[in-house]
Amino acid sequence: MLTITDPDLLLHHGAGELNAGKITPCFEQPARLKAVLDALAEARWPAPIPPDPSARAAAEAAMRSVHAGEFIDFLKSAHADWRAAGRDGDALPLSAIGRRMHADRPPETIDGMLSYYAIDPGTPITADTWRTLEAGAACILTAVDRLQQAGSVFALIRPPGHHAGRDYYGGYGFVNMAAVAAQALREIGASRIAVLDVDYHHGNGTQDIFYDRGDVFYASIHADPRRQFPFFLGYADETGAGAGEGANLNLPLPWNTAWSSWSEALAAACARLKSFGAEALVVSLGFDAFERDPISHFKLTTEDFGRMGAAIAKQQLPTLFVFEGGYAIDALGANTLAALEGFSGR
Ligand code: Q9C
Ligand code: ZN
Repeated sequence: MLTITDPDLLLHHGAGELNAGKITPCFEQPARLKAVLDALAEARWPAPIPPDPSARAAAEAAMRSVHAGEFIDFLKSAHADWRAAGRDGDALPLSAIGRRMHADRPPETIDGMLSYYAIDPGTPITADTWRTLEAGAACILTAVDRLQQAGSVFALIRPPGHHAGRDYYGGYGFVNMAAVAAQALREIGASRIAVLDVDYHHGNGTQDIFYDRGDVFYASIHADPRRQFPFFLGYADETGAGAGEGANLNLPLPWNTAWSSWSEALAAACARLKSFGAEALVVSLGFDAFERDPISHFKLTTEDFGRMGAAIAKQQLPTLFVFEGGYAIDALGANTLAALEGFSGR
């Protein structure tokens, strides 16, 4: 399988996130990507390639194709604005919008704007965040470009993007790279795309971006939002709206779910993406359903990720894997390799 990655993806490195009431080191860190790179090299997997220069040039427009323009403007200048306000270190929000408040009036200060666009206090914006996002979007565009010929491509990028909605960020990410991929695939001619999200958390951002569209089917297998971030989206009764009615499938599962029930949800999701008539598949490939993930509560094993990859291969669709979550760094390389090998039948 062809892997696309870039050294700039190691740049974004937040110092800390709020966890159980304390600031702790970010779970989402560059070592995650390095661990996967090392595992691929050790297994003599074909060497990853960097994005094309033309993809670099098109990266910002691709991000704007799925996000609000003012939101991208904000991300681009947020850390400079933070510095201009006299702060150093990472930019974090200090407030949030409550019910019946003005979600229609973006404030004027950087503190106000961070609180306006963030959905959690666990997603620091650093001086390097924007460059990292440009590299990620460039990898996605190159992956899309190669997909037809290669049959399957792995976009090894970070930070994960599936919690980023049309005009908000959080859950460790800023730009929804799976959505950028699906949109780019639409623009090069595929008329129906499926996004399959196997990350432990619901991809609220991907759902948000495509909720009223009938051309992109979104299916997610995740921890029940009643007990897990993102808490306010991911219920089974969210089935899409307008032209998108029926093109959203949420399969929430209880804590401690292991492969026997997880795989039934996967079979259900696969049946639906088949009947939808997808011409290409984007997989939000998270590994936090792993039994030893430090912030999650499912029980998948390394071998189960291999079974997952094999089941996805059975769909016989051009498949673009986008790296998402997974925080058991010592096992992340083995888990990723298992999924890719399972898919490739190695
Ligand atoms: N401080 C992804 O897996 N809550 N995002 C963390 C611990 C947010 C995870 C709580 C978890 C977001 C892509
Ligand atoms: Zn996750």
